[in-house]
Amino acid sequence: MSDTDPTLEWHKTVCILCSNNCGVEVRLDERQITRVRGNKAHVASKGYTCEKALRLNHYQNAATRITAPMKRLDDGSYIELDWDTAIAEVGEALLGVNATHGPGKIMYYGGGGQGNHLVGTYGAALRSALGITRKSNALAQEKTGEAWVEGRMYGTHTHGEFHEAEVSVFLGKNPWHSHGFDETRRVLKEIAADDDRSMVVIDVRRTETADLADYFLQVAPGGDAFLMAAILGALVEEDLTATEWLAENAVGTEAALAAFAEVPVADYAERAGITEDEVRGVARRLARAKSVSIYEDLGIEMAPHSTLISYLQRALSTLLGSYGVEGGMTAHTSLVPVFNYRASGNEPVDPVTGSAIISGLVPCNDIAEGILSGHPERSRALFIESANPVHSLADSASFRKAMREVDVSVVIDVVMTETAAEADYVLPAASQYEKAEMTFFSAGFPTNYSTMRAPILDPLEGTLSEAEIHSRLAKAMGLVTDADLEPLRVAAAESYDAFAAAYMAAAADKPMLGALGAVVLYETIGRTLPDGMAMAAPMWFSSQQLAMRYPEQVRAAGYDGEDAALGNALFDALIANRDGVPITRHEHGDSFNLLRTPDQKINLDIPEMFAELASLTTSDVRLTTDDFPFVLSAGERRGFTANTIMRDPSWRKKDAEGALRLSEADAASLGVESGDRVRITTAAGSAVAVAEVNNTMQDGHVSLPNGMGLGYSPAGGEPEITGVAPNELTSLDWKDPIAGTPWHKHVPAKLEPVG
Ligand SMILES: Nc1nc2c(c(=O)[nH]1)N[C@H]1C(S)=C(S)[C@@H](COP(=O)(O)OP(=O)(O)OC[C@H]3O[C@@H](n4cnc5c(=O)[nH]c(N)nc54)[C@H](O)[C@@H]3O)O[C@H]1N2
Ligand SMILES: Nc1nc2c(c(=O)[nH]1)N[C@H]1C(S)=C(S)[C@@H](COP(=O)(O)OP(=O)(O)OC[C@H]3O[C@@H](n4cnc5c(=O)[nH]c(N)nc54)[C@H](O)[C@@H]3O)O[C@H]1N2
Ligand code: SF4
Ligand SMILES: [Mo]
Repeated sequence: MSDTDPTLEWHKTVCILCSNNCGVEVRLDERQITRVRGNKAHVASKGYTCEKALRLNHYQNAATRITAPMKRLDDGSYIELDWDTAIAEVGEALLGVNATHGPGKIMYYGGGGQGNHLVGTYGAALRSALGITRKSNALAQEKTGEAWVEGRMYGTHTHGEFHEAEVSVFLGKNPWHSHGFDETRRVLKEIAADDDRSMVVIDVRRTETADLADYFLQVAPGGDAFLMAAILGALVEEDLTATEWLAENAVGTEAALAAFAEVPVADYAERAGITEDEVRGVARRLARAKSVSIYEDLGIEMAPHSTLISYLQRALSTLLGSYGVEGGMTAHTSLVPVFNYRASGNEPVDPVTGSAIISGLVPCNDIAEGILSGHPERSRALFIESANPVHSLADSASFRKAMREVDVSVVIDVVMTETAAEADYVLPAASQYEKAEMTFFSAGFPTNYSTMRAPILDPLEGTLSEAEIHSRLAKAMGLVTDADLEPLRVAAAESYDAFAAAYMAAAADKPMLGALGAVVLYETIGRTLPDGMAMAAPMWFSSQQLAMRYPEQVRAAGYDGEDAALGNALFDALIANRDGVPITRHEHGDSFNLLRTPDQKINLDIPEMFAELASLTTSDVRLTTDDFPFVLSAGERRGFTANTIMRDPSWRKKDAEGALRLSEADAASLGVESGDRVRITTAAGSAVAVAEVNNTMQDGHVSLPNGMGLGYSPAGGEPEITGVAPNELTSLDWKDPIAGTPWHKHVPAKLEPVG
C-alpha cells in the first residue's frame, strides 16, 4: 500500500455518544468507519475515550438510515416524496396551522442531542420566523429543577472542577459510565489514588464509581432529601460553615442556617438508611476541604424531592465557601447558553396545563397531556428534530397518541425512530459526520474550550443537513427569497464587516431577515466558508456576542483585536481548528463577576425550598405501595447504552438485552436466577425482561437500562425490538411538583417470575 492509501488517513472529529464529545481520529474505507482512536491533540480530552467510541460506525452506517423524505398515508404506511414536494407540503402545513389556529400553536421539540447543537440554531430561526413560542427538549425532563434553583441562587449555570477538587461529591451520578467531565475515568482513578483528596458517592446502588469512593453513602431509594438535609444539619450544628466568607459572598444565609438548624440529624440519617456517624464524618470531611465540587445527576433529578435536593446540594457547597475557589463550583461562559435564566423567579405559566415554564421549556410530561387535553389553546402541530420523544419521554403511549392527535407532525432524523414512525412527514438528515456540527455543553473554567467539527464524509445520498432543510423550508414558505439574499452574499464575500453592515440595514428594512438569523447566515457567510463548514455560519454571530460580552477573557484565550475584529478572530479559529480551541480564559477571582444575581452574590434564601424541607418531617421516604412494592429505576446508564443514538443491538458487547438488575435476596424471594424472565408491572404498563442477580443492588430496588427497546430492521420489514423500552412503564403524573421533571428513578413496580 502506498502512503496515499485513503484508508490509512486519519480524520479528526469527536465521539457523539455522550456530552463529553471526546476528540477522536477515525479511518474510513469508502463510507465505513473502520478504526477509531483518541485524538491526543484535542484540547480537552487529550486522547481519552471510553470503549463506546470504537463502535461509532453503528451510528454512521445504521441500516435504518433514511434516504428520502417520507409522508404518512391514512393507513399508517409511508410513501417516499422528492425533496421539493416534501418541503413544499411541510411549509404549507405549518403556515396552515398558523392560519387556522392562530400563531403559537406549533410545538417545537428537540434541537440537538449529545453531539449536535448547531441544528438548534436553525430551529431557533424557524421559531422566530413562525412565531413559535412553545418549545421543549430533553433538558425539561432532567435539568429544569436544577435550572429553577440555579436561576434563583446564581442567575446562571455552575459546574465543578473535578480535576482539581480536594473533595468530589457524586450525587445520583455514576460518572464511571455516564461521564460528564473531561477524561472522566482517568480523573476518578487519580482521586482514588490520592490520599489528600476524597470522593463521596451518594447512590442507591454500589456503582463502579462507588467502588472508587472514600465515602460511599448507599442511600435508601427516596432518601436523598433526608440525607442532604442531615448533612446540612450536622454542618450547622457543629458550626462548620464558612462564616466570614458567607458574610461577604452570600445573601439569605441566616434564613438558610435557621432552616437547617431545625433538621433532626439522627432521625433523617436513619430514614435515609445511613448511620449518623457516617453523616457527621462526611460533613466534617467536607468542612476540612479547601475545595468541594458536587455533581448531581439523574439519580436525584429523576427522583422524589428532586428540586429540593438540587437546592440542598448547592446550599451545601455555598455554606462550605466552595464557590469561586480553585477546585470548587463556578459559573462559566458559553458560546451559546444552553439554559435561559431571564424569567427566573417569575416563570410564565403554560396556558394549557398551568405548569411553570422554566428556562423557556414546556415540561416534557406536559407535552402529550396538553395536546390530548382538548383545551382550546392546545398545540396543533409538532415539529421534532434530533430527538426521539416517543421513546425518551414518560408514557410512550400518550406521546404516540399526541402525535396522531395534532393536525400535522414533522420529524427530522437520520434514522427511522419510534417518533418518526408516528409522524406525518419524516425528513432525512445528513449524519453528524456528514456536516459541520458542535455542541454548547462545554462548561470549562478557568479556560473554556469549544470544538467545531468538519464533515468527514459527504451527506449520504438523499439526505440534507438541517441547515439546508431549514433554508429550503424558509424559502418555500416565502419567508426569504434569493433576491433578499443576493446582496448579502456579495457583502459576505467582501468581508465580515461589510456583511454585518449590509445585514443590519437589510433586517431593518425586512425584519424577517433578522428573525431567520441562522438561515440567513448559512446562505451568506456559510457560502464563504471552506468545504463543508457552511452549517457552522451561525457561530459567527455567537462568536461576536461572546467577544462583546467577555472581550478581555476572549483575548486572554489567545485572540487579537477589538470589537468585531475580536469576534471574527474567534470564529476563524473555530472554523479552522479540528482539535478544539479555548474560547475564554478567566481567573478564579472572576467567578463572582459571572453571577447574574442582582448583587452578584449567591442567594440562599428560597422560601419554597424551606417549606418543602420542613414538610419532610411528615413525608414518606419510599413511595411504594402494597401492590407495587419495588422501586424501579427506569433507565440506568451502563457500559453499552447511549440514549437512542445507537439502534443496532449488535453494537453491545455485553448485556445484550439490557437486564433487570435485582439483589440476591429479592431474586431468591421471587425464585429467579440470572437469565430467567421476570415480568415488571407498573401503574402504566407491563413488560418482560431478563433478570440479572447483582450484588450491587439494595433489596427492594431494581433497575433497567436506558435506551433499550429500540426497533431495528437490518433487512427491512418489521423492526425487531431488543429489551424493554423504559417509558412503556412510566406515567405522566409521576413528577416533581415544581419543575415537572419525571421520577423515573423511583417508579413503584411489581415483579413476577415468568414461567
Ligand atoms: N453510557 C452512557 N453514558 C451516558 C448516557 C447514556 O445513555 N449511556 N446518557 C447521557 C445523558 S443524556 C445523561 S443525562 C447522563 C446521566 O448520567 P447519570 O445520571 O450518571 O446516569 P444514571 O445511570 O441514569 O443515574 C445515575 C445514578 O443514579 C443512581 N440512582 C438511582 N436512583 C437513585 C436515588 O434515588 N438516589 C440516588 N442518590 N441515586 C440514585 C443510579 O444507581 C445511577 O448510578 O449520562 C450521559 N452519559
Ligand atoms: N425512563 C427514562 N427515560 C429517559 C431517561 C431515563 O433515564 N429514563 N433519560 C432521559 C434523558 S436524560 C435524555 S437526555 C433523553 C434523551 O432522549 P432524546 O432527547 O430523545 O435523545 P436521543 O435518544 O439522544 O435521540 C436523539 C435522536 O437524534 C437522532 N440524530 C442523531 N444524529 C442526528 C442528526 O445529525 N440530525 C438529526 N436531525 N437527528 C439526529 C437520533 O437518531 C435520535 O433519534 O432520554 C430521556 N429519557
Ligand atoms: S461515549 Fe462519551 S466518554 Fe465515551 S468516548 Fe464517547 S464522548 Fe467520550
Ligand atoms: Mo440527558
